[in-house]
Order: sequence, then structure tokens, then C-alpha cells
Amino acid sequence: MLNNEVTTRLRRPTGADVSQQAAPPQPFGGSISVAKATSSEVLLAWAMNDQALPAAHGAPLRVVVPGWIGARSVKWLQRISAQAEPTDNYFQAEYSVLPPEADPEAAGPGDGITLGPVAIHCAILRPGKNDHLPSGPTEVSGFAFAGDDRTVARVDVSADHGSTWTSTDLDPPENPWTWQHWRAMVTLPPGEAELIARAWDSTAAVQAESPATVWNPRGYANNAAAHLHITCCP
Ligand SMILES: Nc1nc2c(c(=O)[nH]1)N[C@H]1C(S)=C(S)[C@@H](COP(=O)(O)O)O[C@H]1N2
Ligand SMILES: [Mo]
Repeated sequence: MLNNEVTTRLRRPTGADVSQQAAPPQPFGGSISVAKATSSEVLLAWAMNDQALPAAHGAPLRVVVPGWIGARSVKWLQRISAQAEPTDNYFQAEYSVLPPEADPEAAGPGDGITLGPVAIHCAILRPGKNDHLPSGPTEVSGFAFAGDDRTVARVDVSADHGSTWTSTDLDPPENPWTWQHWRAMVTLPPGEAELIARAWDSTAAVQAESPATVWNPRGYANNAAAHLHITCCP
């Protein structure tokens, strides 16, 4: 896989939206490995939900790269090329995790970890942020997503700042490219509470406990555990 990534890449610039944010101004583009590009889940899409693809989502033609960061799903597609090296497009290097001491303005291609496959993450959907709830048992629910061709193996929740954790009831994966929903009954203490959810993927990778662990100069790939503050009436 690594060998494929460094030796053979697909390049996909477009002319439809020239970015003035890029240096120099240029069309949006990005690379994926040949292994991914030739997999059955990667699409060239002109329709969505049996309707014509809306312009905002890339009509007339876009790439869809399930399990990889959105930036590699190039919209308003104009060209695809097979080449030995990743594209030198500004956005290929921009979507990378730089080391803490790096200056993002001065960073060049190869200075960071180029983003492709999504890292394991999850979100709490219910209760909502700053909801007022009665203390006692309540259902907490959300989704988790593993990325690449991994699946979500388990999601745990804590209502006591991570001292104790409860496994949630996790829906099986329909396929690796969709969210998996989960839910659990937790007992909320009276007063202020912090709910935490953390997901594990099928390689036993787990989300970092805090955003400080995954901090990087450009702020990408923040897949720290989901935290939710709530207030419980006694
Ligand atoms: N041509 C082009 N394609 C693009 C982008 C862009 O700015 N220009 N943004 C990318 C990013 S960062 C994301 S997250 C997705 C968003 O796709 P959506 O608008 O269908 O949600 O498109 C990707 N493809
Ligand atoms: Mo994005």
C-alpha cells in the first residue's frame, strides 16, 4: 500500500474553481493511491439519490472517495491522470498534519503527514449541547465512523470524566463507508456533567482522550473523543 502510494498516484485537477487562497492561485486537485482509485467503492458521480447531482456538490461530474477525507473527492472534475508521484497541487499538501514546531506558511510538500484515510471518530447526538436533563438514567446516542476500509468495533461512554466507561449498543456496519449508530443508558449525576464517547476501530485503534494530544498547526484530523457538557436537575 505504502509502495503504491509513493510510486503511483492519480492526479485530478479541475479548472472549474480556481482558488485564490492557493499559492499560486490554481484549480483544486488531489491524489489518491491507485489501489484506492481502482477499488469498487470509488465513484465518478453525476447523480445522487436518483436525482441529478447539484452544482454545489460537483455537477456535472465529481469523484467520491468513501472512507477518505472529503478533500480527495474532487468536484467539478476536469481531468484524471495516472502518475508516479502525488500531485504538486496546493491542496494535496495543504491537507496534511504538520509537526508541532512547523510554520504552516513556510511548510512545503512532504513536511507533514498527507491526509487520506479518515481516522476513527464519533459524535454524541443526544442529548444536545447544554441540554437540561433530570439526573438518573438517560439514553445517550450518536454515530461513529472508522474510515478507510475499517469498521467501528466498539463505542464506550462515560458520565464521570472518564473514570468509568460503559459499552454502548452498536449497530453492525452496513458497509465500511457509512456511519454506525450507537446508544447506551447512562446514569447522570445531579448538577454539571460531562459525557464522553470514544470509539474503537477494527484495528483496535481508539480516539485520543483530549484534543491536546492530536493538536497540529493546521488543526486537521482532530479525532479526539467527543465531549458534551450537560446540566442535570436533581
Ligand atoms: N473542485 C473542488 N472540489 C472539492 C473542493 C473544492 O474546493 N473544489 N472541496 C473539497 C472538500 S475540502 C470537501 S470536504 C468536499 C465537500 O463536498 P460537498 O460539498 O459535496 O460536501 O469537496 C471537496 N472537493
Ligand atoms: Mo473539507
